[in-house]
Amino acid sequence: MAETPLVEQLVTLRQQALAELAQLADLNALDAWRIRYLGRKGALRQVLRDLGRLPPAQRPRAGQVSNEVKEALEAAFAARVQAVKQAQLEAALARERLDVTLPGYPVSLGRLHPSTQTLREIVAIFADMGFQVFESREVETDLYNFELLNIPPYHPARDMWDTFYLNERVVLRTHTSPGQIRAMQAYCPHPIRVVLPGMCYRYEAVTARSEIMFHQVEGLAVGTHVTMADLKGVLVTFARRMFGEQRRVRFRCSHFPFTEPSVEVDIDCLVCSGQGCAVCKHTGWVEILGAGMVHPQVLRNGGYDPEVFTGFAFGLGPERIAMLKYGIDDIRYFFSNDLRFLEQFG
Ligand code: FA5
Repeated sequence: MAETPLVEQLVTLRQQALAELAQLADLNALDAWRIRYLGRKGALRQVLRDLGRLPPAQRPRAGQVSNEVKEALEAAFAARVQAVKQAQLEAALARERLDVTLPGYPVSLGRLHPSTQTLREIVAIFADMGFQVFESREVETDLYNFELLNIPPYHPARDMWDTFYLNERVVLRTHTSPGQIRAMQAYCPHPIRVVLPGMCYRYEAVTARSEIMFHQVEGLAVGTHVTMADLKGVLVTFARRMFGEQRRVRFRCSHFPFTEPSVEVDIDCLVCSGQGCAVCKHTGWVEILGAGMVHPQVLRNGGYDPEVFTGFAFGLGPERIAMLKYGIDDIRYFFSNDLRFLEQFG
């Protein structure tokens, strides 16, 4: 039996709606589709408006088909919404997926500054020889930095230490030697064996070998039987532990106002083993520190009787030592904070 035009209209509507629905992949478009076909003013309602005007005999069939079409569209709509949501969820998961098997980023660990490392190495060597660490101040008075070390105002030796003055009386220490007096005043009248590590400041031109701030390690031993032989033994032991057992060590006469006699200590050049090269300026030797027997007046300034006590002292620069040991050709690397330099010292 042929279908009525209204039923055919319903069938066509269903085909068209389902074909359109199959193309839709986003929730806004789907909602627009729902309003267009199933809404109160939608296409289905428009067709059903004519249902009441059909002859009664045709109504049941048309009513049945219209229900089927409505249910089919609603079911297809729900299924499509579900499918689109599922696809969106899967796309989001694919975007956010974590591959837990990938290796992690390496953790970047901090490390000690090469000056600190060298300082600790130096202090450890002297600790093995019975030296304790004594900390002294970085801001000093002229009295301690110079006068009590036999360097009165206008003494020509002041030229050796270009100084940052904070005011007429107060300076940034130019060397760790004022700590000798402070240690003596703290320990007197007992024997002393200390090292004094710390920062020093000099108002001088910065070059590949000289900075305006640098570390020093001072050493001081005071007792009733301390001799130059002790000084030599301690410094040779230090040089060989620091730079290798085969090192040759040379004591050269020098002058410091606060030691008498005074020496400078050289080791045979690490680069050419004493043959002569640019590093040792073709002498075969490189200087590593200044030292001497504590001047009687300095002992007295520290509270010790020079008729009873003697002592030795030395002062060395950890940056210069590190430069020799690691072949660093410019001291400015130490405080310019370039990670490419600092990271080489793990
Ligand atoms: C002194 O400062 C004496 N106080 C050392 C001393 C102590 C002698 C005890 C006798 C007894 P000098 O100026 O040479 O001496 O410095 C000692 C060391 O400090 C040098 O060998 C060097 O390693 C380091 N040093 C000196 N000036 C600088 C600088 N501008 N930059 C980096 N290191 C420096």
